[in-house]
Amino acid sequence: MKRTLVICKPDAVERGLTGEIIGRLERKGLRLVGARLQSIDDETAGRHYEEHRGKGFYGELVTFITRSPSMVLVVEGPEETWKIVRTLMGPTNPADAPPGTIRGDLGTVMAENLIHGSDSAESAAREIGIFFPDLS
Ligand code: 3AN
Repeated sequence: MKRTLVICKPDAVERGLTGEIIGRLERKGLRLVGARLQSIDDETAGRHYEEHRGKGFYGELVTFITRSPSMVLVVEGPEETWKIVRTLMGPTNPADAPPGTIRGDLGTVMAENLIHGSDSAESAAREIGIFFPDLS
């Protein structure tokens, strides 16, 4: 089985959409193997968003992800679980996300796009190691 990291971001928790998002992942056929409501601190956000450090939107990104609790998940499925999750999420900008996707159905702006999912098997392994070292 293949695992990937999912974060229901602060906007999703604030809006009461974690059940909706987790339900979509489960109905697709993925299984939860880790779940924790967590206030992500600056240090953890910095490790998680390492690849974006130095970019113009980095400060806004960290302020957003640390502003209130996130629901951090590890989900498991057959091959390419990370890709299955990315397909369910839709593109980064909700304005480009088609109906039927999480961002397309539930979001409007890039800065509050509800969900993070690892973008490769390598990212999944790295990110699970940050949030759930016991599962990596
Ligand atoms: P995704 O969340 O689809 O994996 P990433 O990892 O490239 O997208 O970006 C992480 C987050 O950074 C996005 N969810 C978005 O909020 C923000 N972001 C990415 N690219 C931009 C951009 N060009 N301008 C503003 N914010 C961005």
